[in-house]
Amino acid sequence: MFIKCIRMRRLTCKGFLCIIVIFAIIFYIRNIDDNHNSITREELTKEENVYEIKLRKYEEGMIPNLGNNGEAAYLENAKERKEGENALKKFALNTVLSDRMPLNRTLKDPRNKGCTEFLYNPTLTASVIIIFYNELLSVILRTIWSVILQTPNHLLHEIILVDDCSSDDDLKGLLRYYLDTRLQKYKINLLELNHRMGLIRARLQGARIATGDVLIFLDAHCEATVGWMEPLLARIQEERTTVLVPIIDVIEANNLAYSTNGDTSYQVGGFTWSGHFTWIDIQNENDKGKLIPVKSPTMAGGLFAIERKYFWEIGSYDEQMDGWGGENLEMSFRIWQCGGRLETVPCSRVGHIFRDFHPYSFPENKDTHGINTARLAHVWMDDYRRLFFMHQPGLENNPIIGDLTHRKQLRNKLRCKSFKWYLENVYPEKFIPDENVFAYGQVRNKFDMCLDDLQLSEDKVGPLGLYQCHPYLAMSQFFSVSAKGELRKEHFCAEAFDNFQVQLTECHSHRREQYWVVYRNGTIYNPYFGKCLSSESVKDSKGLKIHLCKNSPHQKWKFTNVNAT
Ligand code: LR7
Ligand code: MN
Repeated sequence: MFIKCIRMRRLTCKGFLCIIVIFAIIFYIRNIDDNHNSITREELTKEENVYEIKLRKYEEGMIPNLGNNGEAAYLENAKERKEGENALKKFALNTVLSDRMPLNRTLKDPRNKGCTEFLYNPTLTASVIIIFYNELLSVILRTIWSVILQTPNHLLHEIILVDDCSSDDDLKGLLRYYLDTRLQKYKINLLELNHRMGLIRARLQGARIATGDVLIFLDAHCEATVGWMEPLLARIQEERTTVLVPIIDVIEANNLAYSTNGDTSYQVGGFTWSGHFTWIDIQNENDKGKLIPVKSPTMAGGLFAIERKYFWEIGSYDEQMDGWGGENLEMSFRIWQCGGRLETVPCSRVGHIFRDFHPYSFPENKDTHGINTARLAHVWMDDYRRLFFMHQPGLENNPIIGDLTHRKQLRNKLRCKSFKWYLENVYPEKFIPDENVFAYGQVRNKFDMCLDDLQLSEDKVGPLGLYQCHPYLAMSQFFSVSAKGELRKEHFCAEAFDNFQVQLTECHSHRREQYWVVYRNGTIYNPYFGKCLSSESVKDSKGLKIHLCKNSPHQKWKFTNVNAT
């Protein structure tokens, strides 16, 4: 408008007339502006009032010192306690308790004493990226506050919150308002995605706007503890291609206790052939009990630090991964195979609320974990992908997994090593069910019955069962006889007991009750008890026993594959 008028003056306006015209225009514009402003200001005030009232009520409802020192918290009011229990069933989290607990509660220093003797002096800065979808406001805010309170100012470049298009409008409004009125002096960006992207692409969006030297990703239900950031930044400063994970402590979903496994023992990341992350003990004896960063074959995925530029160089994330799952193993394999390192830093500790189930649903109800893992299996696992697809046969050649060209190109471009190299050098202890074993596959007796784990869940002990042999090779009927003489699944070994029952229990490699000798004639012999595996006295799905060895069809077993010895 203004520019136009100046031009107009040059061309047509003369003196006084022009001044009047200009005043008229200015008056007109101001009027429009005023009307406009006064409407929005009024609306905003109303809204602000609502938020202010809600926040005050909520702030006043907080019980001072509740949960301080990271201790388990309990509500005295019986009604509220009941509501809390119900919330736990509904959201996998005691939301009632969280809402009553101060946002800046104190936590004990969970680190090993020795950690305080290290002098870290990093000069790198961090962008902390926190993604969320419909998380509880008080939990998100406690995460933010813990980062602010536990991080030295000069190291915290910014906090980036990525709202993966939460559907909870109250949460969105209150969070925005809270940031504007309670946290305005901190550098916090709130990025609100306009459609649900899933956690992988949400993290990418956050990373795109980050400008700190190092990216640190957190789930939206974490609490950082004293000194958590310094060792992460210092290690990256020393070697920029290391990707780091803190020790992840458990914040209990029912009482919000910050609980640790002591200050010396901790686990690192492993994986299952079904494509899940698992915790494993540190494999190398020399690494146990150390306070310096320790090699980790994989990471859980939610909490890690990576140099920003390296994040992009090494292929950030597979942007075609939807929803939840798979990105953690993808990134772990990729980092190792393409020349980086993944380490757990024992002097950096962050708590995470472990929930029994996802409190949110996924668009279209897709098995995003399966699909994402199928993508990474094809790109990173070479022939070993057969072991994943044995668990998910329907996904191997399924177009639902999408195009892989870009990720394969990335692998070529970065000249990444093979999965065999990864297994041999990074995780040599990983059990490979069909390599270096005496026999593997289905284990069938003369009556077409097969050994079966009876769908034992991955973390439970159960009987070694017998079931009609499946016409195809189902995972529940896949067993191996390892080089150590274990009759085993991935983590579980057949173990004979004093009552002669045979259970699947965690492999302990002490031979004894878990040691079996397989003879050419099909006998499976347990030398510790001097007895043979027998299907006698087993009806359908009941557990197997060991019996005195005799020439009985119940004691003759045939593996699908027997390796020449
Ligand atoms: O669609 C979604 N959009 C999101 O932004 C779904 C989720 N999210 C957010 C969510 O609000 C949360 O902040 O993403 C974050 C992670 O989701 P969670 O907390 O439901 O995941 P999780 O803790 O059960 O799962 C672990 O594995 C995931 C695989 O995709 C992610 O890598 C998680 O970050 C990861 N969490 C951890 O590593 C914490 C330690 C847990 C362990 C073991
Ligand atoms: Mn989580």
